[in-house]
Amino acid sequence: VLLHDRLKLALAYGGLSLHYQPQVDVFSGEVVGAEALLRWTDPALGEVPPSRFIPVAEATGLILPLGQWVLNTVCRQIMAWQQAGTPLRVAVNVSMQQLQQPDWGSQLQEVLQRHGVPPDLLELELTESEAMADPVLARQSLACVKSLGLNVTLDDFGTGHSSLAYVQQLPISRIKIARDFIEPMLQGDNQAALVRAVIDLSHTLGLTVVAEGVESPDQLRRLHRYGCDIVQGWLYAKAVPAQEMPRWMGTPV
Ligand code: G
Ligand code: G
Ligand code: MN
Ligand code: NA
Repeated sequence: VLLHDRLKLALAYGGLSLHYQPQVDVFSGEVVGAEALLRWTDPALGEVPPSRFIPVAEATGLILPLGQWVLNTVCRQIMAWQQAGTPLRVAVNVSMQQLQQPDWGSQLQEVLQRHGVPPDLLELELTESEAMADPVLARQSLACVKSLGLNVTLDDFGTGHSSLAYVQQLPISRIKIARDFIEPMLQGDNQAALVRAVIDLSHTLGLTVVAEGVESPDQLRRLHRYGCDIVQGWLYAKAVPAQEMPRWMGTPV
């Protein structure tokens, strides 16, 4: 209750911000996008990590107005970067709960139109903490997302409920391999084979593959050898405030 109340205050009076983590094309070395990650600093509690407050927001329904705030803030940022001549595609995390609102598709369309965001500059990362309560509603929302021209990434693939069933059921265009698989990848043949198999499987299905949590040049080399398309991780950059992003844009890193 405490966390929920304070988060609600932050949403109303400030205290939330978005940081952006660069995503790098494995073959060109260019920054091709960024993931928007929510940050919350509470006057009394200090920095509260999303791993603590997102589950609370999901449990109390606050994720819905919070998600709208995130979407609006990202759209404003996308337009600012585009108008500065450095357009960048931004991936925003969306909880399954948001998708399960009957009118979520039209809400999304309204936000996109109001800001004038070109659909190819916004991508949705489907984040999964619990099983889909209503797959029909989620599918309808995603069909709407697709008709708007946005790409959808299945986040944290291979963990929790983010499974092959979703790949089959939902109109996604990318999968993101969870850090849980990237971190042990170089520790054994099985761990490496698993990552390689996920990349091959995804490519067979016509999906782009993003690896998260890439921390070392050895990991990057291995992912390059396996044909992984895009990487994200501390090897390049932590999530940074929006004003620090321009130095990542436009030049190979
Ligand atoms: O920033 P950090 O790496 O601590 O993020 C932890 C997790 O919190 C992310 O993996 C992501 O799933 C979730 N998260 C971060 N920002 C958002 C957001 O804006 N919306 C939702 N739904 N989840 C987010
Ligand atoms: O949406 P998702 O759960 O993927 O959010 C990414 C999370 O992973 C964030 O909490 C971010 O701080 C964290 N992260 C991003 N890059 C790295 C990395 O290279 N190493 C580790 N250990 N964590 C990372
Ligand atoms: Mn994510
Ligand atoms: Na996630």
